[in-house]
Amino acid sequence: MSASTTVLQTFADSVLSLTLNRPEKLNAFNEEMHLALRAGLERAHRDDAVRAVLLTGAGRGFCAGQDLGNRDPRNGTPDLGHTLDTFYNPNVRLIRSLEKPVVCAVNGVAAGAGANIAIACDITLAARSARFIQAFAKIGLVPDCGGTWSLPRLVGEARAKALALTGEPLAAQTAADWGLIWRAVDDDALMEEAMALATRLAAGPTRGLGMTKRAIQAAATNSLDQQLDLERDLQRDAGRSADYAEGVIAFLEKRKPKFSGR
Ligand code: T3D
Repeated sequence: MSASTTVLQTFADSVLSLTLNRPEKLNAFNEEMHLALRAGLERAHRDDAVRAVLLTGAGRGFCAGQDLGNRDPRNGTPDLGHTLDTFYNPNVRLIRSLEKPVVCAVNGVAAGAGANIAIACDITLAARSARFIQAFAKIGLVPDCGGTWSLPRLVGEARAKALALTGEPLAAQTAADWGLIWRAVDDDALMEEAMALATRLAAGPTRGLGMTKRAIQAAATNSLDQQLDLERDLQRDAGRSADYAEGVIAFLEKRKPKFSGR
């Protein structure tokens, strides 16, 4: 467990909840928060008891991206390539490579890296009052955390360019209508709905869900032939899992399956 309070970890019903916790800065990232998030994601990778992750933010924002208080150019020019390599990119890779579902509950504004971390998650819900802002354009930067990769794939090039070049806020409902996120929900229902979803996924056939995530992500670069081969290989593995056997037996016995995650 991370000792830092910048990301709160709680564990219940096989769900590891990670709450970005610098609310006075709208959960903007400093180095400590990067490392605390990484510790939580590494725990999710390593610990078989964790079968889903829920990522959210404390207070009125989800995440305002980089803490600009640490970037005053009058104190010298930072190497931002180094900070991406060292802090942001490892966490995005941990989210994408985790073979367990990652649900994101965007409780308020998601700006800059905060917006792109939210859309890097597997299923993203947002409070109706939340906004997504590609804030990079306002300060002369380039969308990061995979934003230039995920935005055009999720919403198409025309919308991706308009969002990234203008930095205009996108309302949660429009984000859902455009396919940037899964669903916008009433503010006071967000956490209950997100936790119910994460808990349902955590009770599911974890290996099959993890392989499904891997296959869908691989489709971004695979040909149909490569994807058919990948599906064959993954299906072979899935067919040997305890959860497949349980799923079929439960169907035949007309009862609800009780998946173990194996
Ligand atoms: O640097 C690298 O390592 C490269 C990687 C970069 C990745 C990035 O994310 S670059 C983009 C950085 N983020 C931004 O440019 C967003 C800056 N914030 C805003 O534009 C606005 O705060 C929001 C649109 C997100 C929210 O606006 P609003 O009006 O709801 O809130 P606010 O009043 O602006 O902010 C509330 C407080 O949070 C305020 O503090 P104060 O005045 O009450 O003491 C504000 O300064 C603070 N805050 C918000 N965002 C940041 C922040 N403090 C530091 N860094 C922030 N990014």
